[in-house]
Amino acid sequence: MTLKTVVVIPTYNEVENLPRIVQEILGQDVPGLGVLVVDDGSPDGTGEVADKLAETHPGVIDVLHRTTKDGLGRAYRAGMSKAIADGADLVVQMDADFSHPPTALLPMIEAARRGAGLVIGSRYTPGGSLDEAWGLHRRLLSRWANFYVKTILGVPAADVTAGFNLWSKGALESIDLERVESSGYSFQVEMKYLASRAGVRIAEVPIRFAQRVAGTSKMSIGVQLESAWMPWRLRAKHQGGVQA
Ligand SMILES: Nc1nc2c(ncn2[C@@H]2O[C@H](COP(=O)(O)OP(=O)(O)O)[C@@H](O)[C@H]2O)c(=O)[nH]1
Ligand SMILES: [Mg+2]
Repeated sequence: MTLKTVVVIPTYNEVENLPRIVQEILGQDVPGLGVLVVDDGSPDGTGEVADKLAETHPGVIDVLHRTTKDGLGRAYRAGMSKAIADGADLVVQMDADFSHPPTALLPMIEAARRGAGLVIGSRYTPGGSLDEAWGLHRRLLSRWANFYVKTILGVPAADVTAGFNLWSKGALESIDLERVESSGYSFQVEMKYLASRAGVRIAEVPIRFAQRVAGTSKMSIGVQLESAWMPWRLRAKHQGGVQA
C-alpha cells in the first residue's frame, strides 16, 4: 500500500534554498510524496516562489501562508495539522536550508513501515555526524543541549533536539498538537517528550547534518531562552511538582 507522505518545510527568508530543496526532495524515489511549505510572510519573496512551485506541481506541492514570523513551533503546528487534515499517513519535518539530507527520507519511511511512530533523522545515533565545518564551540553547544534536555526529561533518544523527524498519523494523534505549547525551536523537544510519554515507538536513522547552504540562521536569543526553560516547564507540568 502506498503511504501518503507530506514533507512540511517552514520557511522564513529561504528564497534561494526553497526551489533547490524541493527539487531534491521530489527527486527521491518515494511514491506518494508531497511537500507543504509553511511561509511566515517572508519579506524576501519566499512565499511567492512557493506559490509558483505549487502552480507547476499541482497536487504535489502546497503552500500555507501565515502573515507574520510567528515561530518555528507555531508554523509546524499549523502545517502538520493541515497535512493530517489533507490525508497524510506520514508527516516529515524538514528545514529548507539543506541541513537535513533528503536521501534519508526513504530509510526513515522504511523505519515507520516497520512500526515506529516517530523516526528521528539523528546526528547522534551511531553513523550520524555533524558537518566538519562546525567549530568546536557549536559542537559542544549542541551536545550540551542534548545532554541538558535528556537529564531533565529522560527522553529515550540519542538526538532529542533534532529538527528532522518523521511522524505517523497515529503518533501525532496520540500527542494532540493542540496541547503543544512551544512557539519556537523547543517544539522539537516538547514533541519528542510528549511522544515518549504517550508510548510512541521511537526509531533513529543516522544522518550527516550539513551546514546551511544559503541565507542565514533564524535562531534568536528569545528562541534559546525558551529552549533552556521549556524542559523545566514540561517536567513541572507532566511529572508533578511546582507548576512553572
Ligand atoms: N515559517 C517559519 N519558519 C521558520 C521560523 N523560524 C525558522 N524557520 C525556518 O525553520 C528552519 C530552521 O531554521 P534555521 O534558521 O535554519 O535554524 P538553525 O538551523 O537552528 O540555525 C528554516 O527552514 C527556517 O526558514 C519562523 O518563525 N516561521
Ligand atoms: Mg538551519
